Amino acid sequence: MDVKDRSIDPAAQLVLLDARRRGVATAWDRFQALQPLCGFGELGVCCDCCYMGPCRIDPFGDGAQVGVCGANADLIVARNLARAVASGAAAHSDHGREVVGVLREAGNGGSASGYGVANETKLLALASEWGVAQSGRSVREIAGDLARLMAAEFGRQEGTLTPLLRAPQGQRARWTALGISPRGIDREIVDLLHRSHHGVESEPIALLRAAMRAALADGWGGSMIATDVQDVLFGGPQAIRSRANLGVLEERQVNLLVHGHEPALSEMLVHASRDGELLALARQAGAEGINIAGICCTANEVLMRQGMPVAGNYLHQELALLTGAVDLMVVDVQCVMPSLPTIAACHHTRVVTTSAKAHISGAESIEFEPHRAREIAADIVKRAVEAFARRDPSRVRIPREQSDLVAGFTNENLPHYLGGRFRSGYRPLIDAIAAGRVRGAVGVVGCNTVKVTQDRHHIALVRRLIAEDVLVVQTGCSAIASAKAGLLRPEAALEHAGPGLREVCEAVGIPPVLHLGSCVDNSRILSVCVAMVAEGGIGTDLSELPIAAAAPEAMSEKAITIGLYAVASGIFTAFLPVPRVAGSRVVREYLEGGVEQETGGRFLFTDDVEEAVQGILAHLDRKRLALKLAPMLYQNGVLVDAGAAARTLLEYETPRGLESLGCGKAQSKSQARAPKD
Ligand code: BF8
Repeated sequence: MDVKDRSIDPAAQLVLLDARRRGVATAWDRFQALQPLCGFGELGVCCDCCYMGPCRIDPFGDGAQVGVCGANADLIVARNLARAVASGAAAHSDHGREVVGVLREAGNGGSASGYGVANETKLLALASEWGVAQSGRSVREIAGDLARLMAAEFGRQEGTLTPLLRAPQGQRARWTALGISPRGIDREIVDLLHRSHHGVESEPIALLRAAMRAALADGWGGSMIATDVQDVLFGGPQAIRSRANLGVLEERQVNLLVHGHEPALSEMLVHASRDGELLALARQAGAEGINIAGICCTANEVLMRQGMPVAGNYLHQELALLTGAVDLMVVDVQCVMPSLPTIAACHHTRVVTTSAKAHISGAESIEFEPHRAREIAADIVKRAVEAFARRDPSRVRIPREQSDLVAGFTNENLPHYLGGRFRSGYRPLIDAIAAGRVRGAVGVVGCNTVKVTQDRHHIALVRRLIAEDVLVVQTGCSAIASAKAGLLRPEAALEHAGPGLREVCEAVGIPPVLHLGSCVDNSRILSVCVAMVAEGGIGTDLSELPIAAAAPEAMSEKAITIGLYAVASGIFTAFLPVPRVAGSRVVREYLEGGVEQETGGRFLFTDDVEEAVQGILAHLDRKRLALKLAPMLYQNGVLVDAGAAARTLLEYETPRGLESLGCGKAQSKSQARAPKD
């Protein structure tokens, strides 16, 4: 397979060529060695949930139509999907639980951990929402009580999750009618695992509804709590400039890569990298400094709050090690390939696992404990410096590629960035949508997978959408793909956006593609949607808004969980490649059709990125029509209604925060374009 079929990223192609020359196998080689993949598995019709099988159904042939217990393809596909959703919800939610533990630590006070409350405003807002007494109490006491209440939410047996109350009333009414309002987070995950055990829930649609309940417990529970708590502990992000791709590795510095998901330790590592004593140690070893860069969602976390550069997304984790420039990679949980120590052994690179839940044979292990966070961070930096001393410069090959980016948008700061000083709020965006200048907003999220040329779908989809005047918001590895491709720069509006979106972006100085964080921060996208409903004018429910979601290169169980909570929240969601549902007509028809009657959202499963683009655009246009919004001002790049354009002028002022980043400039009436004849 040509390296150009493996990745569209020139940096990846370079390292892959090098790996091939040296005979080092990467994820793509292992994928190739596994061909052909099991067709039963691909269709989702292999059942191994008891030990009488595994049973493999032949839904489109004349082989077995039921397993030993009598389960047919529909039940088996639904059960497999449900189990994946439970796992995805568990991963995000356990992340939430861990950071709640760190907040409790910060609340306990007096520990040497170094954690505190960086964002008092958000703490107090959450305290009000969760009913924590504030009067006459210290920040630490409030933080401690909030942490206790949040921790209890995981095991809650009755009622519904507290953050669920943020959802629009109409959406909550749908969940109540369907019986899928989540109770405790753990409870819904356990319920789903129980139902999908052999011989329990045998009705596929009932299973899928239970899966939606667990998925909602993730999106509006575990993930939302994770985002909120991280903002309290480490600060609410603000728009920030940085860089992305393997070119951020430094030839003359200690390169310490953080990889995984939970930011508690990586935040501490950033502080340790600025510590005078540790910097002196690095200099003694011959380094000019300590460079912290990230992979995957941890990268997004330290990018958003600290501006640390991003080395790459999911399929870059092995490639970064192959450069020979990484001295130490520290990992915690999720999306960490077990192959890393083997790849690291090609060079001097150390791999350190830090979670009590996640060890890898061949890696060093330092168990992270919040009360010893400073000490552990210093220990890891020292190990990286030791490794640097053993680096062989003659074997280092760092690709030059790196792109500038702006990240750090949140549901809290977007009103300011969208509206400027005088119109802070979502009104300017809503007005632009209502006037037909912006078609709608789409969240493009998720992973890389070796089944798709790395980043190809992400970039194709994002470029097509912004060219059609769609504002794109992103998280996770998808955001990193766009970062590497230069789409997170304000200049990308000029280069790639349709004329309507470009006008808005130029007026307020934002990129046409907004980076909203890591995968748990998909909860921020939900919060943006909630705020748009609350502002009024383009729908009273998430399902009425001209919005959609897409996971163009989905790989993980978390991705299907995110997709399902988006659908359950009323959002049309394109999911590529097709997950393991193709073996059941009943499951596909429900998730791509029938569910829309119940939640207002639905899936589009496809392997074809252009089909996803067309599906999303058609969906946005249907929603616009239902809301009786104005026709789009520009069609095929040509202004079709100059009068309407003049009546809906953009009179924004670039917000100060963005000005200081060198973004944007005010735009006036005179810049509205006339139709070409
Ligand atoms: O949680 S996007 S590959 S890193 S699963 Fe994993 Fe997918 Fe990347 Fe973040 Ni999200």
